[in-house]
Amino acid sequence: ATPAQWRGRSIYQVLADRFARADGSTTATCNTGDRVYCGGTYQGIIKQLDYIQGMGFSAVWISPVTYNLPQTTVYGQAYHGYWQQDLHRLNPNFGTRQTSKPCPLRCTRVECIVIEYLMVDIVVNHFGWDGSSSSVNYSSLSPFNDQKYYHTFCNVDYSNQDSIEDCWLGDSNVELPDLKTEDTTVAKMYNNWINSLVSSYNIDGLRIDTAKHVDKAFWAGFEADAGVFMTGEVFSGDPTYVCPYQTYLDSVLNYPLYYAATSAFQSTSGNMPALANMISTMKSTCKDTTLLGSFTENHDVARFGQLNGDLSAAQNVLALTLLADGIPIVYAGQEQHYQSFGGSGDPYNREATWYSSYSTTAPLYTLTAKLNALRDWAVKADAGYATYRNSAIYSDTTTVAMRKGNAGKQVVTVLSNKGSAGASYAQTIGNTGFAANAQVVEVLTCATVTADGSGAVAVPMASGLPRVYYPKVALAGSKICGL
Ligand code: ABC
Ligand code: CA
Repeated sequence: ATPAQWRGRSIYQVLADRFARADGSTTATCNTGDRVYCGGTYQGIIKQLDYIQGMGFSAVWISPVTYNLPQTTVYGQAYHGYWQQDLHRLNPNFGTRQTSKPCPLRCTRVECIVIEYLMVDIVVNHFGWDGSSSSVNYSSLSPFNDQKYYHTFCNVDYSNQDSIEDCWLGDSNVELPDLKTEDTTVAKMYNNWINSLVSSYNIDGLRIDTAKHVDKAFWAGFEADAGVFMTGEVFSGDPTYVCPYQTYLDSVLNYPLYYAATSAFQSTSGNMPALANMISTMKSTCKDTTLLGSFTENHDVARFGQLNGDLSAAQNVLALTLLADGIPIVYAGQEQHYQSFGGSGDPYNREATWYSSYSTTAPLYTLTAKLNALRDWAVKADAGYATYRNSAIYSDTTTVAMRKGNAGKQVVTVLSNKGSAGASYAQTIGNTGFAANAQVVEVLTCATVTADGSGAVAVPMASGLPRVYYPKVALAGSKICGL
């Protein structure tokens, strides 16, 4: 699928090992601290597609599918999939392609995961090795089976871009031998591989791991041979570092917004004006914010629920994720308000989703469903919604309001960091673009309010909850709030 087709989608991110088991178990042991395979598979994902689609997601991002180092290392097993050793074999822990019966049309995927769009995580920067740099047996790796395909060992020095691109991630316990992606032979082997992976499994999009560690010139040829949308992981909070990558890749994950958002909602004194500023800064710095991947949790960072356990704060964070510019990405477990029991980031943020029993009544599950439904409707109702650049129309120390969409079909979102204990008050929000005296529906509560003569809305804030408005006439036929 193309970037334009992805723009209106929303993505649910899963680690194949941690989302669902084929036996449907909701009790199978999965101690995140052990860092070992817990038994999730593609068959498991297939069985839980209703759970994913019930929240309104039209795409699934799955963790890397390639064959990984099989040992148990000092850092446990390769359950996350980022330690590949063979590009052309699948990781057998997650299942293989169905060979017994042909997959129906639009379903020739890894084990037939029938979702509108399938995004697969891929790693081109490195392979994985159980041990130190001097112990690598290159001939056991495939197809890069010789030391000549790899950079000479050095540890990454994050203050030097050449080092970021050419040195090795990992450490002497588990090294990540770094490929010479600038070498034309290596690039050609990768390009052939991605072309065949995408067509064999009918992949619609790719999440590019460690994009900032690969030379920028590599991407043009790779993207041409992949032929599908790509979003790159450029792990940095700095817009001036992240945005230029959009010259080489269709999209990048919006890490700068991630940092601004999580710090704004982390406590009642989080910096809300800085969040509003970041929305503007990304627009002026990036080529196209409407193609970025918007997220507030992933498998590398702390669960938001760990940073702040307040449910209202988590609701605001989800509303921002789903209604800001770009393609929203919700990391499995976020909808169950997971809080990374035991520690903040990796490996504690990789809890088994099955422990939630896939509850479809959890508050953040139902909220996600409502937000996706509204966004879907907005995308369908106005061909210009997805490409409209969200703007922060108001901010103060506790509030940020934003508007996305053309007049008459716009979503106005009002966010608060006051938390569940927050008092009730009315906050007038102008610059909404709503027509004079228009009736607008708050889609999370279904309350209707009437804008004033300038289109401003007196928003009844309470318990630190987010409010989301859309013109009432434009909801006719949407089934949202019974309209
Ligand atoms: C393993 C064990 C862990 C153990 C660790 C030492 O080794 O599992 O328990 O603690 C995979 C696995 C991991 C595994 C690693 C290493 O491989 O998932 O479990 O950890 O073996 C991607 C993936 C990630 C994956 C890899 C490697 C890369 O999403 O899941 O990890 O294939 C860097 C990379 C980034 C990478 C991330 C984990 O590390 O750039 O691609 N993610 C700074 C740097 C960033 C750096 C980040 C975190 O720290 O600039 O480049 O990311 O280390 C902001 C700044 C940022 C700054 C942050 C912290 O603060 O603006 O620049 O980021 O304000
Ligand atoms: Ca590299």
